[in-house]
Amino acid sequence: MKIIAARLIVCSPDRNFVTLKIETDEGIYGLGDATLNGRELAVAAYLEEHVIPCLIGRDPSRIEDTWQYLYRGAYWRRGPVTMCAIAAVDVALWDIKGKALGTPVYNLLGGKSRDGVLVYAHANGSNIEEAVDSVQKHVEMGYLAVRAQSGVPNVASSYGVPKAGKSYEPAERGLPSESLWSTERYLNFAPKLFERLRSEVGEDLHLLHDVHHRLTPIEAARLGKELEPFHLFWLEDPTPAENPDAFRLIREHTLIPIATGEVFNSFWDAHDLIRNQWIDYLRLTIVHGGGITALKKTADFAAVYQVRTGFHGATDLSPITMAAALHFNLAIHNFGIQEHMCHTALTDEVFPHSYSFDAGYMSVTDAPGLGVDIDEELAARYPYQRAYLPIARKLDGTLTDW
Ligand code: GCO
Ligand code: MG
Repeated sequence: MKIIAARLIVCSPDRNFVTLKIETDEGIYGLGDATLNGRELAVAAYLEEHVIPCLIGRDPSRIEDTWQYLYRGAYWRRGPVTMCAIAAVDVALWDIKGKALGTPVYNLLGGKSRDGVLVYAHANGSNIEEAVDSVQKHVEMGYLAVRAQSGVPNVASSYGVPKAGKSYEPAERGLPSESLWSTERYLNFAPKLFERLRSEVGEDLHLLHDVHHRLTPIEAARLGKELEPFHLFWLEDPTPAENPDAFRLIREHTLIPIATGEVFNSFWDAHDLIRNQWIDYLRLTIVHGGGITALKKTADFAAVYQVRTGFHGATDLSPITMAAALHFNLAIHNFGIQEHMCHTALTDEVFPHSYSFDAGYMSVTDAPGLGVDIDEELAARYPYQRAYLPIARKLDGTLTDW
């Protein structure tokens, strides 16, 4: 089998997606997600100009060799754009291999280790009352795990809370919006949110919370300690993770489980955090981390230290990534949980897929490959529109982590 063509499908049904389609001389094609929220065309150009010319004529079955060719052969290593491009090729090749062998990708990764993939939903509200209501709505929908985010009193806009009446989509078309943030007000508020949530939903529901990189290590330690009575499933991105030592400091003060890594793009970003067991869940995911090949190596390393996966799964990761993640999550032993932020009906129409949600878990069918496709004609009706993630500033105007 030979690769005879590879091309990008860039579309924006509700938000931007970049999809790589690799075609072979046997009529089988594979799909890979190449979406990097807010920097989509950088990855498209990297693939178009520097990767696709090298793919033509290659044997698509040589997945490991192609991964090494694209990683080591670029000379300049790692980074979100490079690893997202490599991921797109890698996932498309796993899709092709599954289709060529007539088997779902999870079978190529060791077969099922579980019958379904535990997922968590996004609940949010502009205040505690709305957040409680949203969590309860998701419990009624069958979720066993729910992330709760709330507006903070006297803070104009908090992370994870949609604008009135809209679903939560952080990327905004046009130039980046700017919002003001107050750590002090957030730190005084967050424990009240979870005290109320626990009293409303009881002990069994897994509650998660995303700090979104906004605290210093000692502030994160304080928050973790104050949230301990409400036994969260995890506290996510408590502090920026460029300095892994920051997580040692948090670990010294609190038992709260820690998740981080959605902004990582390589094993090496997580190496110290895993081997020192400074985190409990790794969020690094397939589309941003170099693909299935890279994540398998990383997850296996993490398993040795009893660190589990908790893949990022926001709407800016396409249904192709969701499908790949579900196959991966079904197979590996040290699976933790999968984020499930539902795509819109239009996005699901552009990317028909065989995965489904039921009673707190997601699963895939035994369709060969990833079990996901792209409706190119429909996609073409929604052309790319530049969009950015927001910028955050402290009340005194200092730029801070959004
Ligand atoms: C999450 C993430 C998202 C990111 C978004 C960036 O936990 O799902 O933090 O909300 O902000 O994916 O593109
Ligand atoms: Mg997050």
